[in-house]
Amino acid sequence: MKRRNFIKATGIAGAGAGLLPGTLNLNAATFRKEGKTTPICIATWNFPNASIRAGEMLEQGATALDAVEQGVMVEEANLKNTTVGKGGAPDREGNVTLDACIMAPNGDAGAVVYLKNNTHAVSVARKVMEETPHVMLAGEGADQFARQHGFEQENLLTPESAKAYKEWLKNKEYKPLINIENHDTIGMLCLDEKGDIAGACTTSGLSYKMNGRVGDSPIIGAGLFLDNEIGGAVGTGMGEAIMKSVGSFLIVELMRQGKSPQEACEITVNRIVKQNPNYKDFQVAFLALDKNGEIGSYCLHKGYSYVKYKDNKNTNIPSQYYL
Ligand code: SD4
Repeated sequence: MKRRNFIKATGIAGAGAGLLPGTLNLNAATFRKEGKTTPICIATWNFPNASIRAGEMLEQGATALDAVEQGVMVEEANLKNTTVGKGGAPDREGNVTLDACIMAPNGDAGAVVYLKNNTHAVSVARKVMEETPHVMLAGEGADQFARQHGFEQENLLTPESAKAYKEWLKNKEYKPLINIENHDTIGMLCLDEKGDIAGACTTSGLSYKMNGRVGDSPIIGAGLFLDNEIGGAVGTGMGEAIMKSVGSFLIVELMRQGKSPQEACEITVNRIVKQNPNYKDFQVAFLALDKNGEIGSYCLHKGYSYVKYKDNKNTNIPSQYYL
């Protein structure tokens, strides 16, 4: 996927990936009654199929929570995306390990880290949220929980990612790179017609990371945070910098204090610049949505964009940036 390409606004009626079983199949116009919020889906990078899936569901009356889960699932199943779900790049030992989290409008949250045998980490995270008294399960415990809840056991290493890993082994070079394939995590926020916000974030993490390394994406407050009274935020890029700033939580709290989503994202990236003298060596990007449907987006380096689905239209929008 060429995420740097600016995709012009497209009418997407019929262009989406189709409805998943169980979703409502009614004309969007049916739901456009007065007093209803105009649904919005936004997501990091340029994953049009994911935002179209979620956006169409929202137009048809789905909840933000269902839409956000099914939206990011599209990328988890996309074998060409080498940083999310099946087909994700492995760690230095050759293990593909997934991190994901999800947050519901009522403030509930679920997460999994170091999940090894299931494409849909976000759905396992949702089960953790709904079926356990906990927020996060890790490693073998997360895999065991997934097995017990009927998730199909899969090998997440595809022939293509195994081949790329073999190539990488030749030099074993380990350095963060900006705006290349190791930065494609999907973080998504959905606002439904009832005005409720839900969010999800899912990744295989940095390519060829240390075995056991977990980034920001499954950490509530870092890769994702929302407060249904205020809005939500998601992050992508160098997880260590996002964790150290608790970036998504910070953005929501700044919005609570009256900052716009854009101002909140900019303040947070500026703080990361101050905290990290090597900020030129990595990318971080944030995306925020408030209860009024206002969007903010800011990143360190040029090259990051996000997708927005609203009013039957899916648009890829280049983000403003610091450098
Ligand atoms: C991580 N934030 O594991 C993730 C990586 C990422 O696009 O965003 N990739 O640090």
